Amino acid sequence: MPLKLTPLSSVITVLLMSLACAPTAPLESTGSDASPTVDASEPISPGLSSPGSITQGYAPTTTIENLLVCSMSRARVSALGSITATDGTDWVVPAANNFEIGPKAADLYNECTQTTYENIQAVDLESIPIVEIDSDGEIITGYIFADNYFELYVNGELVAVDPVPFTPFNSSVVRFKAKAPITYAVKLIDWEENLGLGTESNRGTDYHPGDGGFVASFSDGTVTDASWKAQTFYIAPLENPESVRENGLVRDSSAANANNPSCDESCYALHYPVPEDWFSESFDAAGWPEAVTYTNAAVSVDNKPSYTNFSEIFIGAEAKFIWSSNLVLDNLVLVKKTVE
Ligand SMILES: [Ca+2]
Ligand SMILES: [Ca+2]
Ligand SMILES: [Ca+2]
Repeated sequence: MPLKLTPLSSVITVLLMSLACAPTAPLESTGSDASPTVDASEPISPGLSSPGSITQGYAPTTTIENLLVCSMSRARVSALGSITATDGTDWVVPAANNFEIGPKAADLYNECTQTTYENIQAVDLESIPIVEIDSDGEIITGYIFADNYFELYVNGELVAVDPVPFTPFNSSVVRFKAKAPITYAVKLIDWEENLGLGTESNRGTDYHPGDGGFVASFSDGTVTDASWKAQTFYIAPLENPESVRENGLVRDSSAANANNPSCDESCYALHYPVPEDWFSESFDAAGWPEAVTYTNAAVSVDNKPSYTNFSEIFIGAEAKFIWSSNLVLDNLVLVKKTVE
C-alpha cells in the first residue's frame, strides 16, 4: 500500500530510511543525517504516500507500565510501548525520552508533589538550583508549561525534564548559566493512553485524539512564538497514512481527520527518525517548518491553574503557545530556536 504509484524518489527515500533505521536500533540512534531522507527539491504529488514508517494498531509491547505513580485522580498512566512498522523498523511510543535519567525541573505547580503556588511571587526563585552550562554565561530563569511533556536542552546540554509526563497538568521553573548565542531545543510529547494509536479516553470515547501545546518564557527575553522551528516525528491517529502529504521536510497532516477519526483500534501512525544530534548547537534546523502559534482557547488552558496562576509570566512576557502544524495529530514535536 505505501508504495502504490510511488515515484522513484520515494522508493529511494523508503530504501534509505530502511537502511538508516535498522530494525533493532533504538529510536534516536539513526545517525546524524536523518533529514536527507527526503529530497526537498522534489515535491511529492498530492495523494502519494509519505516516506514516514507506517504502523497500525496498538503497540504490542508495553516496555514501561507507568513512568510516574501519582495519586491524583486526574493522573493518567504514562506508559511506554514498542511497535514495529511495515518496513521492519521499531519505534518507541509515544516517544523515546529521558524521564528516568534526566534532572527533573523544579515545580511551579505540580499536584503530584503537592507544590501548588498561587502565583509567581510565592516562588522562592533563589532556591532553584542553577545548571551551569557555560561558566562565563549569564544566569537565566525559564518558565515552562507543556501539554504534556518537555525536555529542555540549552546549548546542547539537557537542563531539565518535565516531572509529570502525562497528567495532571503541571508547570515548571528552571535556572541555568549560559552564554550567547544560546540554542534552545525542546522535545515535546503529547502523551497517549492507547500506545501506538495516539489516543486517550476523553470526551465520551476511549479513542479521543488528544492535543499538545508548549509555552515558555526566559529571563533573557526569549519566548515561544512563530520565530521558533518545529518538526513532527510521530503522527497519529490516522484513518489513512496516505492522507499525510510530504514535501521536503514539511509533514502536512491537515487533510487527515483530527476531529473524530473512527478507526479506533485499527488507526495508523507515521513515524520519522529523530536526528541523533538534533538538540546540538551545530544541528541546523533551518529546514524545519516554522512553529505555529495557538491561542489559550485552542490549547484549553484557561481552566488549568498550572498555567493561569502564572499567566503574568507567560502572557505578560508575550509568550505564545506553539506546536507543529497539527496540534492534535502531531505527538512528538521538536522545537528549536537560537538567540544571538
Ligand atoms: Ca507535564
Ligand atoms: Ca495528539
Ligand atoms: Ca495532551
